Amino acid sequence: MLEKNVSMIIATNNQHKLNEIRKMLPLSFTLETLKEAGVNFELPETSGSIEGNALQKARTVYLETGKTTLADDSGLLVEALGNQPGVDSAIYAGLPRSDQKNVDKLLAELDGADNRKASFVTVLALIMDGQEFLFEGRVNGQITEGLSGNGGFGYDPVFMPDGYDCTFAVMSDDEKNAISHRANAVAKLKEFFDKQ
Ligand code: ITT
Repeated sequence: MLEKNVSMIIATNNQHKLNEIRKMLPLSFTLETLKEAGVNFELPETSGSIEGNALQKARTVYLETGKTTLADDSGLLVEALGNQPGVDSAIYAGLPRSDQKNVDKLLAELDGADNRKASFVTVLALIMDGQEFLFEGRVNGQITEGLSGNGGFGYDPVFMPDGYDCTFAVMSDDEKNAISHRANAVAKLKEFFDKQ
């Protein structure tokens, strides 16, 4: 892509997401964290949908700062569970949030299930000059029967993308970042900036 000089706030409190997005964007993009932008409060996520929450987080930060803002809302959709945990992925096993408890609950819910199909979805919401844009990325796969791997975060140790025989947590960062839901959404974001 062309070396666009884009400056934006990444509206996330999740360090893993931030690291992944940083690696996916060209160095000509200047990314500011919420802390650096002086946004020190919890961002509301009450819309009930992944897309709605991405917009809600981006709008909150844009209203506060007036600066170009990118928010990421993501979730794991498990077919046999009626697409749960979905928008509730971060708090699937309740509060306080715990990746370990979420994964344990998911494996317990799917105990003995034949249908282990799942998709990761990311919606990126960009607000720039008062205009809103959405970019969705998805990756399909299966929930494994046990945990494997130490990389990644969240549900990565139990998610095996289609066409691979290991979980995201076994892959290197670069391997995950080449095919993930977030990578697909960021690719659309990059295309958008290419056309600007
Ligand atoms: P922000 O809202 O501050 O961005 P968050 O962690 O609360 O961070 P979400 O509301 O989007 O993020 O919650 C999504 C949850 O889904 C998150 O807690 C992870 O456990 C999980 N998740 C998202 N992306 C993931 C990925 O790439 N690999 C594994 N799990 C992921």
